[in-house]
Amino acid sequence: MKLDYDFLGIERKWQERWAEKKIFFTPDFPPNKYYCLVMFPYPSGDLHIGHVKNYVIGDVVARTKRQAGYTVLHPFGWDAFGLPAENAAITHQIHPEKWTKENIAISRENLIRLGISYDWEREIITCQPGFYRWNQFFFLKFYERGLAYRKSAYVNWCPGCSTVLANEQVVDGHCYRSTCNALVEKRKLEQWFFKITSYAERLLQGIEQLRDWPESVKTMQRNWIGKSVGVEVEFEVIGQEEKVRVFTTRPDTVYGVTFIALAPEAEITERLIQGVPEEVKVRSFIERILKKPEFERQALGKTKEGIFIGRWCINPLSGEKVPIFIADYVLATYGTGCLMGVPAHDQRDFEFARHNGLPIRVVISPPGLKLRPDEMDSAYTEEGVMVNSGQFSNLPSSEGRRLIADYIEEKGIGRRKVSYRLRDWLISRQRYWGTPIPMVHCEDCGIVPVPYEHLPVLLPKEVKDWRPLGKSVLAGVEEFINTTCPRCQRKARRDPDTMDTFVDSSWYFLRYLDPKNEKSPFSFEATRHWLPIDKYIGGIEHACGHLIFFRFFTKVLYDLGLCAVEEPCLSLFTQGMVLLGGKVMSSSRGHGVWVGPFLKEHGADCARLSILFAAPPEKDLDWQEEIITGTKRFLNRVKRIFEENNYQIATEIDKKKIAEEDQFLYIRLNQTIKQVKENNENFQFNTAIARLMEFLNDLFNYKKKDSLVFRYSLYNFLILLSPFAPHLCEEIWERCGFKGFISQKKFPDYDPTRLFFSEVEIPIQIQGKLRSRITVPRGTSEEEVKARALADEKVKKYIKGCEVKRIVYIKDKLINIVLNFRTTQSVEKKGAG
Ligand code: ANZ
Ligand code: ZN
Repeated sequence: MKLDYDFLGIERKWQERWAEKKIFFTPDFPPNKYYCLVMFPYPSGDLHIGHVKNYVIGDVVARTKRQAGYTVLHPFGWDAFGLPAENAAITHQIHPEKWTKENIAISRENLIRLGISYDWEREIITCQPGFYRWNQFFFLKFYERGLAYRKSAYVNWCPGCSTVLANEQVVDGHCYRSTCNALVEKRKLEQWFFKITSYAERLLQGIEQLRDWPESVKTMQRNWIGKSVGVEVEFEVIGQEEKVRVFTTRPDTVYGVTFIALAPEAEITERLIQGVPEEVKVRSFIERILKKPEFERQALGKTKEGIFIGRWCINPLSGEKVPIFIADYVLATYGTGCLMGVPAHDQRDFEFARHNGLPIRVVISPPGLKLRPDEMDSAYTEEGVMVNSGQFSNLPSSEGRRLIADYIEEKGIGRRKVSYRLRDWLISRQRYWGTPIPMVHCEDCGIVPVPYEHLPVLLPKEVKDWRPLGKSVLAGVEEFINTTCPRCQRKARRDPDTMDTFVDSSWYFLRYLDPKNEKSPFSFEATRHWLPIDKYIGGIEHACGHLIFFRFFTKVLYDLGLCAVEEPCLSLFTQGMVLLGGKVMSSSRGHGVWVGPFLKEHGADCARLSILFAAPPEKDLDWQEEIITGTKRFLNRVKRIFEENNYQIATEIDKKKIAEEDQFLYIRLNQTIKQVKENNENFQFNTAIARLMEFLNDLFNYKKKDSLVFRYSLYNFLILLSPFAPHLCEEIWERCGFKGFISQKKFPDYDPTRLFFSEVEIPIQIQGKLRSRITVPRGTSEEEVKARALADEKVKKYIKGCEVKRIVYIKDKLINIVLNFRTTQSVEKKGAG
């Protein structure tokens, strides 16, 4: 199947005209704004259909919103820093900047050739100093507020990428980058963090406002933030000043504690193991555990290893002596990094106790049942009645929970506490291709921020070797690293790390509002005008990364008085993936349908329609050749119907003067406009296209091609189709004699009084005798009426076994079915019987 018109010529012609007349460029403060944002990509060169689905959806949103009367901001940019560029550059021996620029050029060309209606004047490339200087600016602002800080901690080290990763970038213990996927290790390093934890509660509360986000994404964020309400309890250590603080959500189980467990990498662990007889053994145990991936340490059903450190605690309620262990399943980064072990009522504690031969003590009894520790094969984690719990025995556990918490607070041995699973955001990276951290290390002054007026700290271009060495690449660039201290003017060294690229994506959408501003990252006025983003379109894989970071950033910028809103976006759309042969398209695996060659062979309108028609946008789409064939047939037919009718269209019609025989098409037109409007509003683009295909059939079948209604229908059909296949529609539009762009045409109104067919009842005679009646919409074609008559149940009964000789239809009045003579007798019989 081929397109029987010069699609390449036509598409290019209109792309050039759009660019020349800047019709998609957006003024700074228009009334009736609509901010349509798609997640910006890594510049990866030739894009595949999976990449561009996102942008095609975004484009149809932008175009249909323009039709609806909005001034749409539809910007684009490139997440240009980061490892893909650097790794590719290392492999191909070219500078990451060159590689990045070349890829941007190719991808940008793809998108222009697809006819995506971006405001290219607002394009952002994050590796340009004009952009990344503001990362540095924000870093300094965060630092002043105590929101950027440096600490030495066990962090996630990816040996594949030779850099640390944020918690959000570790997926089931592995590097999140699909090309790497290495098992992540723990390393103790001094790193820069953003204090996202101090926004945990606001990030959680804010989810309530995200009225048009998928529930699934909101749930993932709630779980990621992971709020727990509980109590922090202090356990004295025998013979030590130091107390072990534990976080528990179940103070009702304090009497059931049979051990205390510390995380191997918790700070207190280091202090408590000093000088114990087993110190050497304990240290080698810790080292071994730290090599295990965290997710494995925590997994239920896995052997829980531990080692007794030779010290004991006192249970503050029962006064009992309990041993202190280091246990692999305790996380240094949650609660206090220590827990009280209650094997009878916590499954992990239960597994640990069984493996290490520790006692199990039941303190919550299921109603009407007596639990015996030696008969239990798992922990009892439900509510029940308290037993073996001193003065609190016989209380329902939920009440005991409250009373013990009160008691602990009264006695000053602990306090109520809220814990979050969310960890601070580790933002320093040991790689080259990123934003330099604007800090200086001075022997005398310590860590000194680079003064604002010295920004940007430029990333050096000349690097002898940007291969990762297990330490920061920039540390090896003498001209960069050696500087003077801004405070004492003596020799000092720059911070050798660069920032996580998720910093760039946390605020790029704000820079689009004011991309040329050299005095500030963006104007406050612009944020007040444009935010929140009206529709954000992207992948669900960002649910617990980017989509949390950009909310965090927006809240901080709001608190800094730089941004007018606290939530960046209240309406999020997550699109489905594109599969090829059942597998997700992927550039790193070279598995995909590539946009460049596709456009040359089939054209942009075909690509757009195929992507949109094949599946609802939120669903996964399995790419098939047949989709393209169907799409091309449709495009050819669109062109043909206008051509056959000499591009004669009518822009207006007198609603009161629709002839009776034109009512059918007129009603179909109104129905189609209404349906497409609703489909567009609900992201049902596949259905909208299906409606247009049906309507095109009606147009072809229509007999009176010289009627005003027909021409008026052609005109409206073209406008409805234009967001999906903008190039062909522009071309036809011009051939119809219009001067402007169809892309700027408003969506048509429909006549709400003419949406339904009136019906007529038609009596059916068989051999001259009235046998049945059918109702059909007025204006139904003769063939259709006859077909319906023959399908009528009663009629079928009467003519069963007979041959129909002739059917006479007197329009809207009567159908007469004449049967062959020799069979009439049987009819008479049946009729009688
Ligand atoms: C005793 C206890 C008894 C607990 C019981 C639970 C049930 P959520 O609810 O997910 O917030 N915990 C505390 N700190 C920990 C750490 N650093 N690493 C691993 N686990 C830790 O989990 C809170 C519970 O997780 C706490 O309540 C504690 O076990 C454990 F019948 O304390 B619980
Ligand atoms: Zn990695």
